[in-house]
Amino acid sequence: MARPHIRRISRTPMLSSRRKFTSALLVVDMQYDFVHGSLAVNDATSIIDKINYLLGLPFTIKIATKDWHPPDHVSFAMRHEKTPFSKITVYPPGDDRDDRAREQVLWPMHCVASTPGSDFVEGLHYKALNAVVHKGTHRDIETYSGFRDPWHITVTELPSLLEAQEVTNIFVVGLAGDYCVKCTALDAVEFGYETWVVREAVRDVFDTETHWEEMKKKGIHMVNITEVEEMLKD
Ligand code: VGL
Ligand code: ZN
Repeated sequence: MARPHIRRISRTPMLSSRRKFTSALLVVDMQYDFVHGSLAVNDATSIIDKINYLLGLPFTIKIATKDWHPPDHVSFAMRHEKTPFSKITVYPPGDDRDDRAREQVLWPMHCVASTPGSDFVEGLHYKALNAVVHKGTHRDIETYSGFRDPWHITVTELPSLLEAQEVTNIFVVGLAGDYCVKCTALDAVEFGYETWVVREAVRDVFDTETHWEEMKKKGIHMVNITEVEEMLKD
């Protein structure tokens, strides 16, 4: 009877060694449509070189997310015969309880799976990546976060990729700061990771700016590239 207890104690040193600094670079949605295409983010071209520089640093694992929608995705204005950037209320499939309601911004059609708009933007050193995670693949579920949808019905491959490498610290860059970068970073904190956003390597869809405070309040750190480089030396 005492044996399981003893065994648990003997595992403690291994647990602490697992917490040593292990890093992941997450490159969010650096795709044609968000840089030059239907949902082009202002000044997005200027972060390509910065992200390429980061892709050359010794992170334990480098992962990109891709927005990867079916042609009639729930977030597309056209599907609802509404104008882009108007808003609707959405629910998880088959569940219209009030507490599940979410406001959905309707976007121009973008990042349709396997079309040129969904490709990595030209010039991105995508060959330095170890993995690519697709999200927003379900017709009726919007997924800004690289981890999972907002109702936690579906999960991507990202959590298991990070667990396999015993990652402790996540560095997020890419597009867009006020949507997918923010939601990915917030989920990274919820999954228990020390989370850093490399602010100079992020650009936003709208210029509201409130998302930076929102992230900081949840414990997300803002860093610059020089600071990241220093952290990776230790
Ligand atoms: C995104 C709007 C719609 C993003 C994705 O990558 O931030 N924004 N789909
Ligand atoms: Zn999208």
